[in-house]
Amino acid sequence: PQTIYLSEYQAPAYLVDHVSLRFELFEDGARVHSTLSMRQNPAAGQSGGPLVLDGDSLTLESLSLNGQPLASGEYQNEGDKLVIPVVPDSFELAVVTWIEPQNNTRLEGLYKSSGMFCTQCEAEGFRCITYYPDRPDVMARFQTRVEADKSAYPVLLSNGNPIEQGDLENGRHFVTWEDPFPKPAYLFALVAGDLVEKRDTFTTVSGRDIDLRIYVEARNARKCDYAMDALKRSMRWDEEVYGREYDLDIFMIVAVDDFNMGAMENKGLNIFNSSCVLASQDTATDAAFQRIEAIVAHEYFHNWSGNRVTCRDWFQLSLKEGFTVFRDSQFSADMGSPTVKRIEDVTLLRTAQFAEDAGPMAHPVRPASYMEISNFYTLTIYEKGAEVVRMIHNLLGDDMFRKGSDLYFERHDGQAVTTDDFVKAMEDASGRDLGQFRLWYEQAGTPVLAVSDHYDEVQGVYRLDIRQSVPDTPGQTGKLPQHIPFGLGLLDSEGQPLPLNLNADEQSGPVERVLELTESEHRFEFHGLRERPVPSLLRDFSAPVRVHYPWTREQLLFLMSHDPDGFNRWDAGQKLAVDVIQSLVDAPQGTEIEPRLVEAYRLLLNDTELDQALVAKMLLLPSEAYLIELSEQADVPAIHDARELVLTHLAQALRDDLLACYQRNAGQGDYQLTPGAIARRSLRNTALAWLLHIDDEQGRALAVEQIEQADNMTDRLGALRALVNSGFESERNQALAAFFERFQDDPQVVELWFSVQASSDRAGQLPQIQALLDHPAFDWKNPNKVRSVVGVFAGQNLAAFHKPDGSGYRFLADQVCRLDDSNPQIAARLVSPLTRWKKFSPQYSSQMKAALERIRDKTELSRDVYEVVHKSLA
Ligand code: DPP
Ligand code: ZN
Repeated sequence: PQTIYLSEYQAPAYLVDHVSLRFELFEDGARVHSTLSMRQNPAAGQSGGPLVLDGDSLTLESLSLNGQPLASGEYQNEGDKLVIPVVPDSFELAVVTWIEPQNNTRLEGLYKSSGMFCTQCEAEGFRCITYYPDRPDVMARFQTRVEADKSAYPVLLSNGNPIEQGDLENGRHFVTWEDPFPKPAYLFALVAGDLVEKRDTFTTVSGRDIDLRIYVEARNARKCDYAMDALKRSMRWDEEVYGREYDLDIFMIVAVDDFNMGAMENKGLNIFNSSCVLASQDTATDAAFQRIEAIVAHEYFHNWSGNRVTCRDWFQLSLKEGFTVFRDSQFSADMGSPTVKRIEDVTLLRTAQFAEDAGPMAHPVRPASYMEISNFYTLTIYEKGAEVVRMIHNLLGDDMFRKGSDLYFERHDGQAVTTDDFVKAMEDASGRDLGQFRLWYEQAGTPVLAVSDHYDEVQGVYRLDIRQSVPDTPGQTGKLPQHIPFGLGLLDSEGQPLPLNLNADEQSGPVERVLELTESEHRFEFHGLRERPVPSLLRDFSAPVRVHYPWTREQLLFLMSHDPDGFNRWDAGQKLAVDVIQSLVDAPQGTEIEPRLVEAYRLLLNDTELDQALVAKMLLLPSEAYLIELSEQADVPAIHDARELVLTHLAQALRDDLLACYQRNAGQGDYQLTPGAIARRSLRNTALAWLLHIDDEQGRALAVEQIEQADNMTDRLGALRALVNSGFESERNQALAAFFERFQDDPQVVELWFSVQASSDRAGQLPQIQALLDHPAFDWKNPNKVRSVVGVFAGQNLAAFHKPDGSGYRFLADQVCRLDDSNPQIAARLVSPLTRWKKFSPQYSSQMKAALERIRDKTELSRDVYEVVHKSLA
């Protein structure tokens, strides 16, 4: 496969002003009539060159230029390119293609999911529908006529507004849609199916009534309310916080079961993976509700950050994704607990994005090259990209940032632009120089800050020395220091915040500062301090960096109960737990477990004053994945055992406190989705999980009772998960069977059922995973099912996946090879756990490498998997 470079970007030679599409949908295929109004691009370097269109898996039925059919000598069909050597300055090109949506298992382009037709065109799916200049900087107005059998497909949808509809011969009908906004082909969408609609309206700030519709299969009619509510809140929020009003008269969401991504922001017609939109109290967990709220908001926010202003090329993907993730995280923070949202975002970033940044697929937020763009929908583009926008926000402040975003939208409305245009708008609006800051987009790797301190008690001066380095990553060495905002506070021994006086004359400096690091070394001195302070570093995780500082356990315990920064309070607890667990890895049996950890958790469990949402987060031990990320040469079973040891010890020592916590948070009346109610459910389910971890009899009884009496999925699944991870085998099997029996007709719940088992080292050992794959409810063609078994096993059931005999690795390699033929995008994503092979101790890494080689040697490897495997082995 070919590598594509940012440095080779060239403006398109030809532009498309208008696209007229007509889809004839049948059971054995679809005929697509496309008429393109095209002209030479005045901004392109050369003029008069050949017209080159992209195509993939198409059968060309006819081709004509300005009404004249082209003879076979007048064009070349080179598989993935259609080349017409000579065209006029402006012309109309008519193309007819035949495609087979019913056989499309890649789920790119037009395909069928549970009997309905639907599309996924980002990034390069439109070329699977018709020949087209399939690149985001070609923006055109689309008109789309969809024709299908009326009884099987009563609902026919596309982007924009419906302008005409009617009946045709043979029981068929049509609807024509017109989208007045020019858009790149990746935002095209079409849906045809037997769907019910849920309707609502939203009145925009300027008084326009928007028709809101969610389309689902009839059996899901009662699972749309939450998404509709989240949509209306998103629309209001984007008006209030960013001044962005919706632009079409209608906004539609469609739920489909078979979908590679979470959701897709097609103009006016968002298509969602069912699991990211459908929810009811009885079937969705609190986490699912929160995910739905965030994704509905994310896709809606794309209407401005992505659709009205889009990307020039796919290297700029983070222009829309980083900004939009930042926007949706601000929204979620506003809807719930900002501290908890920050903790969740940073947990994901530090566990998974830092790992990506330290691995063979590491790439900058704006990559310089790729083979297959689908492989670049990564945590770096999304989450690190969002952190970069967050830093700009924090450097500029609320008001200037808003000025910058207003300028960006105004300046570039209707354009396809670059991340640099975004930064430029922020600079122009604020007057700040973000020159060095741009390195965040160019340099891959997670910067490391080595912090040391010194207290001079005679002078009353506390000194912080901070050294910055950015590690080498594949293809990038010798990096420059970056511009890093570093949040800081200092506490006295009572936990009171101290003034940060940066010179001897200053008396009452602020108690919190954001220091700006720009050099590889900085020294800061804080004056007028009568005692040695405890530092609170990188408050609110002010930059996506690793901080090394020689923490003592005393300091961490102190911050855990005193830091006014909620995020750092949580983080101090995490650091302490990490330190305790790490000290037990490979320690002799019977090594004492830090007694102060037990006491700290006892305080937490009994703390009813502190925000209960924060308490619930603080009680969760660092995950195995995070512990692996922090280690040099990970021995996963040893890490797993050490963590289990701590958990067992805590649960035994705190048994009565856990029971009290459980009781205190039980039976809270009607189900609510408020942060407080969510925190209570989290607390009681954590307490239950710990009790069952030590096979407590009373815990068992509580779990069985909870599963029977729960009026919501969070509590039902919490109890099921606790039982599955306990030694109570008969209760586990009974509960699993009963759960399946009750919910077998609900795909989202069946996915939960699969993942509870696949993530459990008791119920998810390899033979049991094999059995899940053979289960009648499993379906290789459905990405959610594949993820909930294979993805969860390799990504979350780490001790089972990293069996010393390498069986987990071989298993994963086999599944990747199997999926590569049907769905390369999903196959490439599944490879990810193996790509980190260098991170593990030799016994493991050699077998992981062998598994990668096994995939590499498969015949006819897709470009998607090829890129990941070859870069990992390089
Ligand atoms: N649908 C994906 C997202 O919104 C890709 N655009 O992030
Ligand atoms: Zn997005």
